[in-house]
Parts: sequence; structure tokens; C-alpha cells
Amino acid sequence: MSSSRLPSLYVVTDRTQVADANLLPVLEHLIPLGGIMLQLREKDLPTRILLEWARTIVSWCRRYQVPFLINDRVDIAMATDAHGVHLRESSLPVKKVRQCVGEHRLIGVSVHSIEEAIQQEKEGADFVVLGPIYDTPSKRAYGPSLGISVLEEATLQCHIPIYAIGGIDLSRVEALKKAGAYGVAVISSIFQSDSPGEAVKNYTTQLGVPI
Ligand code: TZP
Repeated sequence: MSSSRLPSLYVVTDRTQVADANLLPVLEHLIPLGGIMLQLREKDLPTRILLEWARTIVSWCRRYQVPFLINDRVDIAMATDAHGVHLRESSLPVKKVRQCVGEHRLIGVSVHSIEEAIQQEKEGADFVVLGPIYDTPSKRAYGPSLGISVLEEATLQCHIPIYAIGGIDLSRVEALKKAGAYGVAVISSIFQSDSPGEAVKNYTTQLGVPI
């Protein structure tokens, strides 16, 4: 899958933000809406359960042509034939992962600075997720948010798509687009919404076809 055709809304999961951690029914509702890319980011889920969830999600995503990436777990991505893998700082390096997953699978990487974004592009990432751009509770312990000027500079220096993450809600999409973001990656504004489906539709409308 070419990165130039990626959806501009990247939905990142966190089952702890869903009632009773019952994530799958929410995803079963969201995936048929289309227009999204999805990352399963359930770091502490036991491997066998993660494998089962990933298998189920892969089958839904194939039906609705939703690109589906698994956080960190190259093995699970390969075992389930997912579209790709999303790496974090502590993951295997992009070059090694590319050798494992091949050219046809997507590799996304979370980055926290312009330098890291440039580096991951050089290593062969298909896209990066840069953040936190705005303040967000789950990342406060790691220091201040980056701010929109860092995003702006990163988009000038990188050629691969950059998704903004961290503290994003609908009202911020316009500014992020102006700063050059290819798209937005969101957790709480989808999974804490009373209606995750409506939230996805609002984002895809606001984002339009890839920014
Ligand atoms: N990486 C940078 S900020 C963040 C991650 C995983 C959390 C984003 O969550 P939210 O709820 O969309 O601000």
C-alpha cells in the first residue's frame, strides 16, 4: 500500500477508555464507516488475546479496506497478515522491521522531535506520528507538549506523511492542516466520545480527502 493514499484520520485504540474495556464492538462499528487508518495499541494485552483480537480486526479491516497496523508487535502483524506495524522508540529499528515485513506492509513510527522524524524517514518509515502537539493527560509525565511550530517545521523538512497526535479535538484540525499535517492521530476524542461513530464522521468530514 502506498503511503500517498493513506487516510488522514488515524484512530489509535486504548481499551481502558472504553466501557468495560470492551473494545471490539466499538471497532466493529467504526471500521465499516471507512475513511480511517487503525492502530491496535494495547501494549499490556496478553499475547494470545492480542493475536485473537488482531485476527478479528484484520478480517473486518480487509472487508472495508481500512489499513490496520499493530503497535510494536511485528510478530503479531505477520501472524495475522495485518497491513503494517506501528513502531515506538523502544521497538526494533525500522530497517530491521522492513526486512521482516517487506515493502508491501506499512511501517509507521511515533516520534517526538523534528530530528527523530527526519531520522525515521531516512530509515525507511512510510509515515510518522509526531507529538504530543498539545497537552494531553497521558503524556504529561514526559514533559511539555511540542506545539504547532514544531509540527510546521517537521512538515517542511520531511517528505513522508506526518500525523499530529496529542490533545487533538475537532476544533484543532484546521490549525493542524495549516501547519502542514497530513492527518491527525486520535485516541480520547474518539474513544471517550458518547458516539465514537459520530466522532469519526465529524473528523473525516473536517479532514476531507488526504490533506
Ligand atoms: N503519543 C503522543 S500523545 C499520545 C500518544 C500515544 C496520546 C494521544 O491521546 P489523545 O487522547 O488523542 O490526546
